[in-house]
Amino acid sequence: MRNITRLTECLKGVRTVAITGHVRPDGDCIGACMALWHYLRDNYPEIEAQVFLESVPERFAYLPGTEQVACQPDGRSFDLFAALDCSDTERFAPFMRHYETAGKRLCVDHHVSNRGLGDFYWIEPEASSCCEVLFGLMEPEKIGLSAAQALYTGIVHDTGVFQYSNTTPKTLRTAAFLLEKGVDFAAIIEDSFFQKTYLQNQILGRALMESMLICDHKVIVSALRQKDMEFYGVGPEDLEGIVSQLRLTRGVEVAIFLYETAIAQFKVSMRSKEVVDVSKIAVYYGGGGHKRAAGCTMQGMVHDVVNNLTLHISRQLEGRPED
Ligand SMILES: [Mn+2]
Repeated sequence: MRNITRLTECLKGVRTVAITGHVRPDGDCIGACMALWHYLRDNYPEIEAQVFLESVPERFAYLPGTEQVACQPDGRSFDLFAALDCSDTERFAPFMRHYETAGKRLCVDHHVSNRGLGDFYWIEPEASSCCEVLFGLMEPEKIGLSAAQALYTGIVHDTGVFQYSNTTPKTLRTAAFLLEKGVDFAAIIEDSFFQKTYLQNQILGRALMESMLICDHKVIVSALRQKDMEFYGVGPEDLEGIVSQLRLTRGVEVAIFLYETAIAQFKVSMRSKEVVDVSKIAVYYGGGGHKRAAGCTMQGMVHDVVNNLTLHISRQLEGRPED
């Protein structure tokens, strides 16, 4: 295993590249995959690259090349396997066979929980997004418009449009550089980040209406059962953004949003403002993420799950050490 600081370091002799990101791909993960794909196509005509992702949500369809993304692994083995925005191999489990059969493996990421994987890796936990990290490995003058659009998309999504605390002067300088490439920033921000379908707005409304303030109004929590999701005709992809909206509640430090994925099983998303490190809690329950945004899967009834989470949250709020 070794660190790299430039992409060229792992491209020597490489003719075929498999590019993948994590399951339930988000803007940063899709942006990073598409940016690397375009970068290779624009500058390395001898390299044939294929992006593998579980799915590409409709709102990212404006990114050129997404129509060529493969949603299933195939029989090929690649010279290089690139895992982007993935903190461990579990995160790209559907494409594990390509990882196993690859000549060499590259990992580019910004998750604190990433201990390094593959033969070549570069992880910057302080970076806003995988796209910002990937940008640093590219040669700026070789970044074309399509790659720039994809990188910009990832940065916008992981920073909540340059708003979350992970946004640094370097993030903004990177974004400024991408604007100079001619990126249509207004369309990207509105269409891929803020725009919601009618159903997504309905389920957001439902989640807000049913939310509760607990822990002295320091924590807000909302849960959706499978039957509610069936009633509205929504899937997990329609629930993005709910936890961020909950977090905006005045006076709240932590927002928790749960949705049922099986009987007595919930996918948990957490966001915090200033004090609570939600990634510590998520990691404790087998998940991961960042200080202010993290998630995990938990078993039990809603109140068990919430009680378990608030135990950790209260400890942190009171400055008590974890057991
Ligand atoms: Mn990311």
